[in-house]
Amino acid sequence: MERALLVTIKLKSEKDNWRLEDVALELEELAFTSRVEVVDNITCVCDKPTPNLFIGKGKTEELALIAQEKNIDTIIFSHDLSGTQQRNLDEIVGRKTVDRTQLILDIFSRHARSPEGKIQVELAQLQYLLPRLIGKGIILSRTGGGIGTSGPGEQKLEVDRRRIRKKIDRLKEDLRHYALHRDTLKKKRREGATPIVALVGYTSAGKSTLLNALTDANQIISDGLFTTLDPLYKGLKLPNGENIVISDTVGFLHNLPHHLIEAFKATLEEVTEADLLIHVLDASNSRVYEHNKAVHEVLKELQADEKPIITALNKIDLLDDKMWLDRLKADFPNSIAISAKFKQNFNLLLESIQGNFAQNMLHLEIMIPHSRMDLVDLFYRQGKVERVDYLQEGIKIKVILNKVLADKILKENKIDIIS
Ligand SMILES: Nc1nc2c(ncn2[C@@H]2O[C@H](COP(=O)(O)OP(=O)(O)OP(=O)(O)O)[C@@H](O)[C@H]2O)c(=O)[nH]1
Ligand SMILES: [Mg+2]
Repeated sequence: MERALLVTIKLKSEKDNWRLEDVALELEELAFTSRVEVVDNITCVCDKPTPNLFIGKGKTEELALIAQEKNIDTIIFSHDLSGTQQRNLDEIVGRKTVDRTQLILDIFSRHARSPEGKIQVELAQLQYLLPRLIGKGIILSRTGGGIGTSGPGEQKLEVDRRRIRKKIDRLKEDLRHYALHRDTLKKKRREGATPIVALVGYTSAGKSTLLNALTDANQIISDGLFTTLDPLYKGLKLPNGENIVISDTVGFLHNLPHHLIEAFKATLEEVTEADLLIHVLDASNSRVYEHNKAVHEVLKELQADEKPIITALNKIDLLDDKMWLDRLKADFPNSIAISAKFKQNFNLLLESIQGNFAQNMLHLEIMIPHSRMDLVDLFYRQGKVERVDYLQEGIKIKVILNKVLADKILKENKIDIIS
């Protein structure tokens, strides 16, 4: 296994309220997920990054020493490094240095399953690489003909860069095809007027566990971060009979690199499309407030922060401090305490979802011709049928139905409402 030394940095200029230890812990979790052996995690507070090394010269030399003593293969930084910084660090420390984005990309590439997910990751990787190629180019030209010679190395680099740009264009084009396909699916869903509920939340909060527990989905669940990359939709019937669609997608992270959000915008569109968001928060995590903030920042970036939102305070089975939960409930309006793992308080969660859509439900009493049994089936599928009477003049039905769907069916079939 790759032996890694983690370097967690806190810049004095950083305004977020993440403590150094918390950033260090999160980096460790990312490293574990990436399956490296964390040999040590050292922390430092810096004024501001230096253009050449990010950290100071003294600190860099200290790292070189630790790397040698502890037989380190890779040094992982909690911040993103420029090409120059990375190259200089590589050289002085004599080890491979990796930054946070690279680490996340590594996890993403392990977890991408669908062809579209794989393309998104590859695109993000190439986009990360491209601006850094200038640095690698110097190394290439050095090997090609020594320092300062603009020989075959440089030319090779040009070709490589051009090739990478071409590949980027091709991947973007492929993604557009997937987006088109998704549009068609979206339209179909819209035609059914089925409300869409999106599960959002910090990575590892328990979104997929909740989806599996609510539906018969088979989402993969794991202790690691970013287990889910590909979005998934599942149908769910609420206690009042209303059908909804519930979606699960990629988790969020504190300081999620902007270009990663960009790369995953297509799949994150599920969030912007939703009628209601369920924000799954891990109530047992001491960083729950920071997680909440990070999620709201990403939602804002996706322009989905104005949507109706229910906060599911998850993993309450792990809590033994009732005061903590009371505090969370007070701080998060419209929240329900649940355990996705043990299906605790699901009735409350479902009622809350239902309540959210209640204003959109119609109670109808209608008469349809005997020849339209298909509509009876549809009502059973899409709504809650309260009573059916087969009368001589037709079938009399009492049904609770989603307003949009009701309007559509009544108009298209010219059916009159009795009451
Ligand atoms: N004790 C307890 N563990 C839970 C609960 N819900 C989820 N977990 C655990 O939390 C871990 C992460 O769960 P996931 O459902 O994979 O989380 P996720 O939000 O889908 O994570 P990503 O897909 O990585 O964003 C797993 O080990 C789950 O078993 C819960 O209610 N109680
Ligand atoms: Mg998941």
